[in-house]
Amino acid sequence: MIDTKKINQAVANEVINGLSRKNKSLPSWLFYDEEGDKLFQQIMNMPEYYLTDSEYQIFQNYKADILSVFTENSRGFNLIEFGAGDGMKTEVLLKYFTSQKANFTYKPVDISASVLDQLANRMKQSVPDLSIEPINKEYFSALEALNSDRKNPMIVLFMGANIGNFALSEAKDFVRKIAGSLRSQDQLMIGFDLKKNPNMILDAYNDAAGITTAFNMNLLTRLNRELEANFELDKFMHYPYYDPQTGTAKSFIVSKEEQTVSFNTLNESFDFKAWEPIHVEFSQKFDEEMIAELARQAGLSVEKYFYDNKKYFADVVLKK
Ligand code: AVJ
Repeated sequence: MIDTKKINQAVANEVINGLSRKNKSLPSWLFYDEEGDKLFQQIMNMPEYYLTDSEYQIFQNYKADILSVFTENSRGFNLIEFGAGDGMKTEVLLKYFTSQKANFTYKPVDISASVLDQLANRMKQSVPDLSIEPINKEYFSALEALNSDRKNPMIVLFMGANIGNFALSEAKDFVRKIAGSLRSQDQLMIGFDLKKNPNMILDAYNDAAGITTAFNMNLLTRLNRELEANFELDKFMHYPYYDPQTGTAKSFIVSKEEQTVSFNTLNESFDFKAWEPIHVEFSQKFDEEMIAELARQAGLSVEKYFYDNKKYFADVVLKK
């Protein structure tokens, strides 16, 4: 109960800040309510959404090489994962590492206890011999807690192109902050979606079946429910955009006409001009130069790139 209240306050703050701006924006974490989680699962199964398959293929093809890279410095390691989601892809690695009798403990980190419970249950079923210690904390408090008491190196995983949800400058801050918690034997593996045919990227955020549209518009439904707003969904539309020069994909929810939306619980209303956008998501795409620069500015170096067959995606191991 207490949790729900806290989350609603966070949602309220984001709405007040984000919709008062000259360039309206809302953070993409607002997509992920119960319905949003389901829609995201469906997106991952859409033929246009190549990202999940690509990273899955990398793990299938290179699980042995990944284990070698992870164990080159020591026999034992802590495997810390940020944002594991449903664990479908991580499971490939965990199964293999366990079958090879690797000496490691899997420590998924999430602020949602229910996400962690589901993940732990899944792994207990599918990888019964896995040593797992879920950490129900914010990412950086988790790293701090781990650093206060550990012998083995830690390997931090941030996969699934989640890094792309940050604006590039925030991604740099984020990696720098993680690097600040790493010691000399530690590693960081990040999943990057790569620059490619711009039409293909645009299609991934605009599938023909309309699941991505439903996913984005669900944000308005969520605000209608949680904050008693009165968004009329047919007066807004999903608009995806990709800039092949910067590699930045963005999603907008665009107001199709001049209108005012009120929020009962906030005692606030916000005016929209005709065709005024709300920026709701970044999905940054990278190339090797950008990845190397991201590492360099954080004081890290690139140890190894793992690619899928088509080079759509890369999982990159960085070290201190
Ligand atoms: C979960 C951040 C990797 O940006 O590709 C998919 C989320 N949004 N379709 C992405 C998403 C719309 C996804 N990530």
